[in-house]
Amino acid sequence: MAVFEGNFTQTESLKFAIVIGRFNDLITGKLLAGCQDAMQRHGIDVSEQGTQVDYIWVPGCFEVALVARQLAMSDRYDAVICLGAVIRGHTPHFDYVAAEVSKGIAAAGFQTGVPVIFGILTADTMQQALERAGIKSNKGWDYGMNAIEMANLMRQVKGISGDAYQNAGTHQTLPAGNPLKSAIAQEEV
Ligand code: INI
Repeated sequence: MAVFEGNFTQTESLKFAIVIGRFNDLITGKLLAGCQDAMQRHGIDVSEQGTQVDYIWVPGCFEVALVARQLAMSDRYDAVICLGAVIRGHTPHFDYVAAEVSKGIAAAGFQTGVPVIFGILTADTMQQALERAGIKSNKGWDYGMNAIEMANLMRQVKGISGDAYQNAGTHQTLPAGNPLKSAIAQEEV
């Protein structure tokens, strides 16, 4: 048997889309900066002119999943990262938006087979959100790392089934010595 894990070192051919909600952009802008920082420090060209990351802005969290699903279906990305911030107010609006965006993002991943990262910060107050978006820590960094790990892992996992995604020619084939290749070879003997 074998162990499969996404790594953070083979990143030069990975492609990402980042969907960002404009609502609460004081927070989402900081999440994006943290996410870009993590990706850049792991060898990914995050520039808007580059070939590795596309950025898509939407009005708010409610719209994030629809766009994320469309992007995931395009077969152009190894992972889609969703960034948004839902902050509790004095009405039930928070609950509707938070519920829909979480369901929608989960569905986008399940329906397409592409990792769709749940980078939606939910907080009771703006202060709480700020603390998680740069003041104490920046969850955006974690979301970037999660995306790299999942993108890498899915290339390995999809290598098992040999589906169209891997055969599309835009992606690296599994390197020699990849545990999945060995596992497959052993099974074929
Ligand atoms: N959108 C957010 O991203 N965060 C919120 O906290 C929020 N609240 O609380 O209202 C929010 N609302 C806008 C929503 O996402 C849609 O953009 C809007 O309803 C239009 O469909």
